[in-house]
Amino acid sequence: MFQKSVVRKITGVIACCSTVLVLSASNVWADGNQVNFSLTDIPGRWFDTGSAIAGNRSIAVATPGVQVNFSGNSNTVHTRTSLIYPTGAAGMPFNTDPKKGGDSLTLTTPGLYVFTCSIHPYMFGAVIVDDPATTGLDLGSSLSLINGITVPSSSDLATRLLRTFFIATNPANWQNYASNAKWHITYPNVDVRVDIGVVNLPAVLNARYDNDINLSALQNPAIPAVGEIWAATQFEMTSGKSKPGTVSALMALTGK
Ligand SMILES: [Cu+2]
Repeated sequence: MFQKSVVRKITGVIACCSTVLVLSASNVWADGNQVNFSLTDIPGRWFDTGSAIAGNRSIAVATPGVQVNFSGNSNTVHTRTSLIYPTGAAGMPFNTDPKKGGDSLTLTTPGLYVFTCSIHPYMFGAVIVDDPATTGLDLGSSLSLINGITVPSSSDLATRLLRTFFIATNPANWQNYASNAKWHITYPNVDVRVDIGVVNLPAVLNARYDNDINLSALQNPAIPAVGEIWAATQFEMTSGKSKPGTVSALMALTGK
């Protein structure tokens, strides 16, 4: 029954380029009222549910009482740390030591929960615990952040954090300076319930922060350098390698 109500709430069928992204009960709901996050070293999919919602494998929708399971067998250790949660939510804040392996918690209070890793603060996994009796996916009226502050869920800070989540966890939303295209961010087309009522998520984020943003053109450094410039990325996939991570060396004079 609640599955139908959630499907009604999820209004979106998002068409993006040649990919049609459909939010449906089959990919929103995993294993009954459970969410399983595998903690990985894969860029953008550090908290991986194994199935995508609008191109995003790090967000899940559930009902109160959901059991959230973390497992991990990646090359590095990660913490499971509550970054954002509904103010006053049972069992929050939540934190673990850096580790591999599994642990779990149960979320009973409706609202938005975002987990991160305190070592790798660009890792995000989110669970929306939705009360099926209300319209709109419940984000909670007030959100508490890891630094101890509390903000209304419609506040600029709350929606900036949401925007960051949807950029960091979907590689299609990353800036590509080499493409000559505008920076376009795709959000799941859902109605969400915040402190001021029910609003459409992409409509709010696009109105507040714009979309199809011009990126500055690639250019040579204004000040010439000598020697070599080395750039290290901890998590970057390259063809022919199974583990992420690269080091690139550039000759400063030629840029090659
Ligand atoms: Cu980590």
